[in-house]
Amino acid sequence: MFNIFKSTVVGAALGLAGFVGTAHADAHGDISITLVPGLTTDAFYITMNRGAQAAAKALGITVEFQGAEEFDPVLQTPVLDAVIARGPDAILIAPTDTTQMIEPLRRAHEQGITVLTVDTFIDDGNYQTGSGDGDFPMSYIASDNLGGGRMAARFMAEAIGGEGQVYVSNVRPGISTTDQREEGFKSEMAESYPNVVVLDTQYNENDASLAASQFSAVLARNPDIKGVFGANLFSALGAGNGVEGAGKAEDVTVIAFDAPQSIVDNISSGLVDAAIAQHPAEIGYFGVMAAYAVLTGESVPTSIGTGFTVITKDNVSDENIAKFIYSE
Ligand code: T6T
Repeated sequence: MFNIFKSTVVGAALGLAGFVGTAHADAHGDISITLVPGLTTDAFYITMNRGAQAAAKALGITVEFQGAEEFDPVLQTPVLDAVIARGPDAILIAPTDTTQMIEPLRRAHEQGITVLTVDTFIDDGNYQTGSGDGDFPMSYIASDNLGGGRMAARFMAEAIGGEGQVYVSNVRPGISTTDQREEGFKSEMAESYPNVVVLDTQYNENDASLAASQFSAVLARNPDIKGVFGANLFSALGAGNGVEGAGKAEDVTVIAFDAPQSIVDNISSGLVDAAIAQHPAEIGYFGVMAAYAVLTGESVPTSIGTGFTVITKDNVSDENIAKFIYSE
C-alpha cells in the first residue's frame, strides 16, 4: 500500500523539501485505487470507469473496477469485503443503499483505506462533519440529482401542456440518487405546476421488464395518463417499452434520466421526449483525481458536482451531444 508518511520520510531524507505538495505522476505510481460501481453491466458505470481509467493514465496509477452484477447491497457487500481484503489505498464506491452500506464501508475506513463515494452517497451525504454514522468518506462526486429531478419535471410539464396525470418509475427506496430525483421531480411539480397530478411511484427493482408491465397496470387504472418519468436507465427503458407496447407513444410523454444508446434511439424514434444525460465519465475522472489528491496530502471538497446534458430530438444528431451518450 502506498503510504504518504513513508514517502514524506523518504522525501525528507533525500532533502526533497516540498515533495508531498508537488507530487507528480511517477512519484506515486504505486498508488492503487479500486472503483466499486453500483453494478458492472450498466452503461452508466461502464462510462464512469472510462473516465476513471483516463485519470489513472494521466496520473500513472492503477484503478481497478470490481463490482456485482446487480444493484443490490446484499451482493455489493461481499465484493466490497474482497476489495478491502486486498487493501487498496482508496476505494471509490457507488453505495447501493444509504444505510445498509455504512457498516461495510466503515470496515474499509477502519482498516485505513481512504473512502470516497461516487454517484450515490451513504447516510445523508454530508461528509467530514463530525456527526452522523456515515460521515467518514472524504468526498462525494456526483450529479445534482435533486436538480436533475426538477429539470425532468419542467420538461414533462411543458410537454403535457401543464396539466394531467404522470408518475415516476423508480428503482426502490433507499438509493440516494433515485430518491433525490423523485423528490426534485415532485417538489418542482408541487411548486410550479399545480395542475399536474403525480400518481403513486412504481418501484421496479432496476428491472426494465417490470417497469414496462407496470405502465400497463397504471394505464388500466388511469386511462388518461399523460406522462412517465423514468428515474434511471432501466426505469426509463422499461417505461418507453411499456408505452410503446400499449400503443400509447403518441399520447404519453416519457422523460428519461440517463442516456445509453437505447434511450437515444428512442429519442430519435419519438418514443422518448427528453433524456437527462449525466456525465459519468466526469464522475469517474474527478473521483480518481480526488482520491489521488487525498492520498498525496492535498485537501479536497467534501462534495464535487458534475454536469448534465439534456438530449432531445432537436440536438440528438449533433456530434457535440453524441459524446455524452454512455459507452456500452
Ligand atoms: O442512474 C444511474 C445512477 O446514477 C443511479 O445511481 C443508478 O442507476 C444508474 O446507474 C442507471 O442505471
